[in-house]
Amino acid sequence: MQETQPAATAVPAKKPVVFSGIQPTGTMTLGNYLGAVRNWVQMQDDYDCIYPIVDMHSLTIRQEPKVLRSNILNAFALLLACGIDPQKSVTFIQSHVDNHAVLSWVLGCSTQFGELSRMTQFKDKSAKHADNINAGLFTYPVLMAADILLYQTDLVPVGVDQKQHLELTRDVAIRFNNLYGNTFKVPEAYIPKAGAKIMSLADPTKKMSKSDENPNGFITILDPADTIIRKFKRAVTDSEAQVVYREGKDGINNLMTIYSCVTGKTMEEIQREFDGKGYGDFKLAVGEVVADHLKPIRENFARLSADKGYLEEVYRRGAQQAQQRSSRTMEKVFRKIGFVR
Ligand code: AQP
Repeated sequence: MQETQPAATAVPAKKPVVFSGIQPTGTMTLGNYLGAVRNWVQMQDDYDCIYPIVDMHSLTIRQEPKVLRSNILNAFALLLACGIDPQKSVTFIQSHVDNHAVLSWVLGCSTQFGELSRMTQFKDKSAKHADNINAGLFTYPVLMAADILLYQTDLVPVGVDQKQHLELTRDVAIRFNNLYGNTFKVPEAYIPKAGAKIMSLADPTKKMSKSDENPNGFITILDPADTIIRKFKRAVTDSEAQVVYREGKDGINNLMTIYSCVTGKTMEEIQREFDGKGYGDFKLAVGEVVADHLKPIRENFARLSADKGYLEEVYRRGAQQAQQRSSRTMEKVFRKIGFVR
């Protein structure tokens, strides 16, 4: 009898590695979600994605230990609730993988004081937390470089606010490769098509931030529907009463961006929809679509956060995967720099 040949199995092409993280400095905002996490979810089928909760970064500003612990667990549950699928992506808690701190030290020794001094986030955050300008705040970009380079990352989806740090990561990687031979993949910034910068509702010239002292400035993705609608009703706009996207109309531009991100409508369509209507109607409509959009996430979160056993299983498994993958890079680094193994 003739033997049947097994069908030639095509070797699956390696997917590009994507890395991005989120700090557990409070509940994820609509800005974090529309600007980052929603895109991360969409990338999971086409890329090899790694998405940690970067708890070590959050220590650069003062944290209350009890609150931080609960924020880390909530942030992890929220990532899953938004649709990060642990079967498709590696998701974990940064401090569970000690290679991040170790590589950060190594890279810190080839990062210059001058280049760190130029980071605008360091300048901004030192001004904001003048009583706590710690060394970690200064070396934050080195830890971020370590996070990214450990996984031989190809692409880093970042908001505009993080572009300078990514440039530094690239410089550090190139310098290290030139000095010790090819060790790290040099990552590229990835600006998703649907990316958007969401601004504060209370001051639309500032980005929406989860650590904003004014709770009316941000929407968290766990805010109940009535809170969301109330915050949108209070959003700072202008006195023109025209829903038009135009320079100088920061508040309305921001609300139109949010409405467009959630409904998929273009600015022209939104303009037509609200032609002749006042800001009251528009703000209510934005509040309602956002509340509807976030409802399934809130429901997923309630279910997931009640299942501590499942969460623990997922973050332990994620940490094991991340530890294994990052150890390959760490071994290479140790060999190159001359440590005895
Ligand atoms: N307002 C925003 N619009 C669009 N994207 C945003 N991101 C943050 N704010 C906006 C993106 O979210 C990802 C995770 O951010 P992070 O938590 O690591 O740090 P962050 O940028 O400092 O976010 P926050 O909310 O402003 O935190 P705090 O208040 O702690 O400083 C990143 O990809 C970021 O670009």
